Amino acid sequence: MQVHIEQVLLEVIEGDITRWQGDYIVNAANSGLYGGGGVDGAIHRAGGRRIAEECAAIRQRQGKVLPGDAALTSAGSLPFRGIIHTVGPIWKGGSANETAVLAECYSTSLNLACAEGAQSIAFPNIGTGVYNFPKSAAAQIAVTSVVRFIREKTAANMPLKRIAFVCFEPDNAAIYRELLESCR
Ligand code: AR6
Repeated sequence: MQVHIEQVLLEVIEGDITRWQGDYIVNAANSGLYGGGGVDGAIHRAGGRRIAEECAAIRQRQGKVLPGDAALTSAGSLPFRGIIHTVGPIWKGGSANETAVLAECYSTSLNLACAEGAQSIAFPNIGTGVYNFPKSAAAQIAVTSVVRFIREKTAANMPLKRIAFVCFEPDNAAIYRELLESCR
């Protein structure tokens, strides 16, 4: 499922983000960049120990990565230009600024990717696993944030040509397909 917004191709892909092909993948990390379960675990397992070493160096240098913020490492042995580790909000019922923080995860990651000159980037469904953000609301925020980002950038400072939402769970993929359909 694909749709164009301005000159950028948005696509929904079902599967494992470590198998995607492109420049940068986004990780749904924790504030300490300690690695963990879910997509974080999959990325660290597939990319090898260099990613954890670089995460430790970031931790030493700047302390925690706050929710909504992001940090960049290499991709270790994975064939990407790098990994953008962003920290989603822990869902606490919706009254703890979770929506704004999740939107920030997308805009911060996209800004970082653009600063690196990325032509393509893939996002997992940040926050919707261990952190328990409701899937439909999270997808809506993801798509809205990405579309807004594309529309607000001028062509001159927008290197991105392809943005993928990689959904591990079929129900998430269905939600994203429906949302992108409505962007046509
Ligand atoms: N590729 C793409 N998506 C995946 C993969 C994969 N290989 N594996 C799981 N997902 P989660 P969070 C999906 O829990 O909610 C970690 O322990 C998964 O189905 O990975 O932001 C961190 O260290 C779900 O839809 O991230 C943090 O402590 C989505 O990725 C905490 O979990 C996000 O689920 C972050 O929690």
